[in-house]
Amino acid sequence: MSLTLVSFNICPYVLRVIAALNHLKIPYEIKYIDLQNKPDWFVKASPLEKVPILFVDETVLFKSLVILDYINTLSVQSLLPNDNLQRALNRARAEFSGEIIGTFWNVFSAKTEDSFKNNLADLKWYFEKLEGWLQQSKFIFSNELTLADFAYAPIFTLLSALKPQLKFNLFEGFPRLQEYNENILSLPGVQQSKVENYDQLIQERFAKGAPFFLTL
Ligand SMILES: N[C@@H](CCC(=O)N[C@@H](CS)C(=O)NCC(=O)O)C(=O)O
Repeated sequence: MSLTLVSFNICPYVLRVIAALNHLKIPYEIKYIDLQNKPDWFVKASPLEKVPILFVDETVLFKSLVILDYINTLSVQSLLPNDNLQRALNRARAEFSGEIIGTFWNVFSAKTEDSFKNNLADLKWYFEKLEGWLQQSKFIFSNELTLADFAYAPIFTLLSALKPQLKFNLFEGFPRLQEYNENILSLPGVQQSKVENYDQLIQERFAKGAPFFLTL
C-alpha cells in the first residue's frame, strides 16, 4: 500500500498529518502544490479543493483529523484510548484545536487594530480552556501523548516561527500551556513536520498585511 500526502508548504492542517506520520514512523511520499494555482488533478481529487488529502493507493482521504484517525490504524502503537467514549472525547478535543488554529491565523492576519484585539481576546479565551485541561493532565487529553496532541502541534510550530518577531509573550498567564508548548515542540516528529524554510515563509506571509503584533 502506498501513501501520498498532498501538501501546501505552510498549511497547519497538513502539519498535523506530517507530525503524526513521522511520530508513528509510517512511510509516505509528499507532493507539494501551490494553492494559488491548483493543478487540475488536485481539483479533481480533493472534494473541498483543500489540502491535506491523502492518497491511499487510488483512494483519496480528506480532512486532516479523519486522515489522522486513519493513519493511527496503520500503526501497532495506537495513539487513541480503547474505550469508545474516551475515544470520542479525544476527538472532541482534537476538533477544538481547529477553532484555535482559525483564530490564531486571524490574529496574525488582522487588517485593523480592532480586529487584531478582538481576535487576540478570542485566542486568550481558548487558551483559558486549554490551561484548565492542562491542569488535569500533562498532555491535552491525558498524561500520555494521544492523537489529539498532533491536532494542536501546528499551533506551536506556527508560534515558534513568529516568536522572533513577537513583542509580547502569548503564554503570559498560561504556565501549563507554555510547558505543553515546549513538550510538543520537543517531539522529533513535530520538529521534522515543517519544510526547511518554514519559519521564513511564515514570517513573510504575516509581514504582508498590517502586522499589529510587531508593534505592541
Ligand atoms: N478542515 C480542513 C481544513 C483544510 C484547509 O483549510 N486547508 C487550506 C490550506 S491551510 C486549503 O487547502 N485552502 C485552499 C482553499 O481554500 O482554496 C482540514 O482539517 O483538513
